[in-house]
Amino acid sequence: PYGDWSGDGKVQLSFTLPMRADERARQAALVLAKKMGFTRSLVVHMKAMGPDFTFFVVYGVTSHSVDPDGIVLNEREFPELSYQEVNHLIFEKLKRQLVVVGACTGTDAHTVGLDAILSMKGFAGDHGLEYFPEMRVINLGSQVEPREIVEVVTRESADAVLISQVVTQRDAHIHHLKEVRAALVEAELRDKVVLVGGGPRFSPEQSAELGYDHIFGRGTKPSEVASYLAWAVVGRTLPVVAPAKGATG
Ligand code: B12
Repeated sequence: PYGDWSGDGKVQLSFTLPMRADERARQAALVLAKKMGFTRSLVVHMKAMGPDFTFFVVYGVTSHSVDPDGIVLNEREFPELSYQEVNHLIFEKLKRQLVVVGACTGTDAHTVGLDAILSMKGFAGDHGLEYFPEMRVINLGSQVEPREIVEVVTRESADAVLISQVVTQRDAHIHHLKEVRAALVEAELRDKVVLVGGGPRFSPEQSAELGYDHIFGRGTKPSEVASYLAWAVVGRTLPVVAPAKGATG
C-alpha cells in the first residue's frame, strides 16, 4: 500500500452502512475500520444514500504487505487464435459448423453483455461469434428457463452453451448458473457440450466450483471466446490420439 511514501501501509476503502448520515454513523465507520485491522483511520467522505444509508470513504493504515514475486500466475489454458485460425480449425477438424446456444437465464434481463459476445457487431473492435462463418449462433435472449435451454441444445445438437449473468443480488448469478448446469446434467447433456458462463462479477477461478468448463469476466472480448470455443469443442469432440511409439513430428 502507498499513500505518501511507498510501503507506508495507507489504503482507501469505501463501504455503505445501513444508518442515517450522522455522527453515530461516522463513529460506526471508524469502529468497523478498526475491527478490520486498520489503524489511524479517518472518514474523509460520508454521504447520505437516501434516509437510512450512508456511504463512506475511509483512509486507514494496514500492517500487511504483499510480495508480487511470490504470486504464481495461472497460465491461460487455451491458445489465442486469429479469426482465420478459428474458422480453419473448425472447418478442418470438426468438418461442420460449431453450434453455439447463448442465453441470459433466470430473472436476469441484462442482454447487452451476451449480445456483445454473440452478435455480428461485437464489442471493443471485435466481431461477435455470429461473424464467424464456421459458427452457428442461437441467441435465446433474456430470462430463459433452464428447461428451454435443454430443449434447444437437444434440438440443435449444440456444441457449446453460453450463459450470461449480470445481476448478483443474493448471489442470483451463482444460483442461475448452477440451475442450468443441473438441468443439463439431468438431461444427460452436460458431457456433450462445452459449458461457459460469463458476466462482470465472475472470474475464471470460479469455473471448477460452478462446474463450468470456463468462466469469463468483465471486459471479455468475443475473440477470446471464439478461440476458447474452437479449442475446447474440437478438443472435446475429437479424441486425442496418442502418437505411436517412435513416431516423429
Ligand atoms: C443497461 C443496464 C440495464 C438495462 C439492461 C438492458 C439490456 N437489454 O441489457 C435495464 C434498464 C433493463 C436494467 C435493468 C435492471 N438493472 Co441494470 N444495469 C445496466 C447497466 C447500466 C449496464 C450493463 C451493461 O450493459 N454493460 C455493458 C456490457 C457490455 O458489459 P457486461 O454485461 O459486463 O458484459 C461483458 C462481460 O461481463 C462479459 N460477459 C457478460 N455476459 C457474458 C456471457 C458469456 C457467455 C461470456 C463469455 C461473457 C459475458 O462480456 C461482456 C463484454 O465484455 C449496469 C451498470 C453498469 N454500468 O454496468 C446496470 C446494473 C447491471 N443493473 C443493475 C440492477 C440492479 C438492475 C435492476 C434490478 C434495476 C431495478 N431495480 O429494476 C433491473 C433488473 C432487470 C432484470 N430483471 O434483470 C445493477 C446490478 C447490481 C448487481 N450487481 O446485482 C447494475 C450493476 C447497476 C448498479 N450499479 O446498481 N439494467
